[in-house]
Amino acid sequence: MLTGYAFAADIQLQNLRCEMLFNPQGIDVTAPRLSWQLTGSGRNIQQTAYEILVASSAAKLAANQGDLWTSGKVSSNESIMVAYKGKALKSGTACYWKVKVYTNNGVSSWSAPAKWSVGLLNAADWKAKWIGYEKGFPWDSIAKFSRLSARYFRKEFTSAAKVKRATAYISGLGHYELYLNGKYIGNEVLTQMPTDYNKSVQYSTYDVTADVKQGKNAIANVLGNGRYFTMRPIYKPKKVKEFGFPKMLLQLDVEYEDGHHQLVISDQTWRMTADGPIRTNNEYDGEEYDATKELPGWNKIGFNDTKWLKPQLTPVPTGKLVAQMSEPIKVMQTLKPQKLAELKPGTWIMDMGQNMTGWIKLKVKGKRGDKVTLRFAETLEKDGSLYTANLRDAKVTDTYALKGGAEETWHPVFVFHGFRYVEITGYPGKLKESDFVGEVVYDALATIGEFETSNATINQVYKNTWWGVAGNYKGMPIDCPQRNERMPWLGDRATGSLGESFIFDNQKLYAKWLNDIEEAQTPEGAIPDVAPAYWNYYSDNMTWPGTYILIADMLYKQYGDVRPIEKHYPSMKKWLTYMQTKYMKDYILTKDKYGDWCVPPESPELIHAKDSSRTTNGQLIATAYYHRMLFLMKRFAKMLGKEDDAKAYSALSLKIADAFNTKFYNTQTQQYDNGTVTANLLPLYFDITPVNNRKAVFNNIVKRITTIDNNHIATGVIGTQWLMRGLTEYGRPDLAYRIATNKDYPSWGYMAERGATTIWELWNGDTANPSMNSGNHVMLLGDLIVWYYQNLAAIKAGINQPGFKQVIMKPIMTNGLDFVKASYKTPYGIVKSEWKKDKDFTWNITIPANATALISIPAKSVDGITEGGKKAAEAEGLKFVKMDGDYAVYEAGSGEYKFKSVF
Ligand code: RAM
Repeated sequence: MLTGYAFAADIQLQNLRCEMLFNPQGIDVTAPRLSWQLTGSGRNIQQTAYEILVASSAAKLAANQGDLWTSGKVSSNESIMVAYKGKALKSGTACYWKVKVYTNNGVSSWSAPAKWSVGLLNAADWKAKWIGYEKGFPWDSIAKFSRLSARYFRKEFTSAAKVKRATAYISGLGHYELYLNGKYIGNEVLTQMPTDYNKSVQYSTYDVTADVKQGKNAIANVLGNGRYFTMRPIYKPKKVKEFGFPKMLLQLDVEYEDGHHQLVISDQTWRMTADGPIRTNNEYDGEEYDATKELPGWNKIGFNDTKWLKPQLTPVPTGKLVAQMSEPIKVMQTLKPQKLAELKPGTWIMDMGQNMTGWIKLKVKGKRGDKVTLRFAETLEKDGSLYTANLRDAKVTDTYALKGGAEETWHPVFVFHGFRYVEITGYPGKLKESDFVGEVVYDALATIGEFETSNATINQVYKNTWWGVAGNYKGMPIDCPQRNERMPWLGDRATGSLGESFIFDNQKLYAKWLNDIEEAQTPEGAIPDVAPAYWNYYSDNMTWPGTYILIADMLYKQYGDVRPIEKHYPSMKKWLTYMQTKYMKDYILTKDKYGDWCVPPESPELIHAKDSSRTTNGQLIATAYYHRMLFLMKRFAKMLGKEDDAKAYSALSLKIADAFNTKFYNTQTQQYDNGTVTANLLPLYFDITPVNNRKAVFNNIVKRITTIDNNHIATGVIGTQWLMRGLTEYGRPDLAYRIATNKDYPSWGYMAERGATTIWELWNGDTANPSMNSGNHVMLLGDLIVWYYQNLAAIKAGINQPGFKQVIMKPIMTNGLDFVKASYKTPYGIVKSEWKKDKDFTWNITIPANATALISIPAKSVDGITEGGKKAAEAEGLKFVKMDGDYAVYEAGSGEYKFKSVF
């Protein structure tokens, strides 16, 4: 029994979230889930019950009147994602809530209040009309490299009385910038989130109560192209999906003290122009801004818009309107240039010191019409000029034409670039570093993990990973931010998404992406390789689409979120049936597309290996993955009470495993197929290999790595996803550590040694052909970050109590790794793990309240372990379970622990 202190533990409640977001606005979930975190002094704090109040006003909540929901005292240890069970929520309702908990160590007081608001739940709630302009203007061009200027919309309205509450609902496709009386609304950029607009269209909600004035008001909006107006129309017509010209839908709901509502809606009473300063905006090619075309005062009252056009009522996007439920994109930090030097007269090269994603904000003073041009690249040529060959035909060029006079400040708003270096030409006057700032733009996901070790290579690769992952979040995970691609490829994020979840709070982003994937499913059941399917790639393989199932599993394990599994189970099942029906022959899945994508090739200029001893049989990969998918689906089916499905999946797995072993296993060599690491690792790690053969197969993996591969990585996107954990779990953490710390080719460390500040698309990214060679891809990370956190930092979610309700902590011990210092903000609160190997092994651990841990301490025997200077056996909150080889295993309640062990 875990026991607590005798005195009350001073329970506090914090971080109240609705749908895991802080005070979200305009959500469209009818049973949103509420979460909170407990803190308190002492150990082993466990919640025993909660009480929730939800009220329709702050005053009612303060008076403890839960007119929307009074849960009463509910016996439960759940403190994350407790579903709302109150009155049916109506469109537009503001919900104020608070919670109180009972624990084994005392009762909390009511938490501070938190809030969420409901969006427009029904199509009929929208009175606004879609407006836009369904053709280009004379200065636009719709061609291979399309140019389309931004569109400016405005309307004035009068607010007759004192405003009680004002809410703006807007969908602006592809991107928008909303203003009320000249003030920029919201603190995000590049909204709307990208979707397949034929399937769903997101809208955003803003509380603008403070911005609507009694009397005259002006509401204004700028539309950029984003992914809606296709960047390369008529370029590869079969490949690229087109949607149309930018359009907007806006509804401002002003509620007055007397209860009546006034709606200001988008319709043909608005005015518009495309003859403003943003002359073109295209994510691949850049933004051109002509400040001489600015429209002073256009977004305030009193502007003369008589020469402007009447907008057209546009066709209504076929996609269903849904609330944006993930964090918006924001400018998340800024970077100062590290170096600025003149390459040749008038051409300057600026080094940001970091491959980053975003844009440059500049200050400049000069004559009217002077034009500053910025071009971007990840690396430089030998002569110091930009290396742009790997950008393919993306022009990545921003221009700013000055209005002249006083100092001017500018940054683009409807594009982003992936770059470290900037070429500046046409800058009037003398350039100073302080005239430029790099604004780093990505989805506003909190960084929730911190990780440091005694090894410098690991630390650098971790830092490079942070930058790579952050930069490639753009309302969906994209493959790269710089060339003419930037596509949400599924395969790049399979196991990677799990690693990323230790660094960023990516729950809502990936839940959104699962919806994108589901929307991309064909009626027959096919899942594409890119979703939203802006590029049409339905190649029917197992590995890229399989990400759909892997991410649902990730969201469950890491965040305890079961809804993605519930929601997507039918589509996942449909996909597996589709693949089985179409491509399974004698229990072998016969179709693959990418193989073990991007293994280290035999010669430095190659993108893909041609040498068949390096590549892995596609049918082997596809069949192994089918088996893995069944394993996960079997678990999902059991969770959802679908016992028949679970049985069917089980039976099919056995047949597949048999067929697989018969076809690919060579009893002589005790290897699979041609014996690549990937060919042996997949069946081993996925439990396809019969127990009796496992040791031999593993020994062959080790033999191959230590001899032919010279202790280096030889896997591509597929094998690398299971490699570090595979080597570790089968008893060779030292080999995993060797691979993780290599600094010569091929390795992650090699990239860093060669100056990479992100992760490359190819192991040989410094020498390969530029046609597919990005400097900022995350797909080759495989399970590296998972391994950093789960095996080095020893922070792993317990499978039976997901979301880190139980933390599994077992660090690997290997020569060379002397300390790890990590922390991770789980849904329950922060977990800390800091260990050090010296004469003794010391380990400081923090477990959040209402969670527990299973801690494996390296130890010769249990007698040599102390906690807080006392024998561990006597420590509060700890219970010894057993010796497990070289580890002593304890169950621990929440609290801070300081262990020391003779090991
Ligand atoms: C290229 C990129 C991308 C990958 C696909 C298959 O476009 O490398 O990341 O997923 O190929």
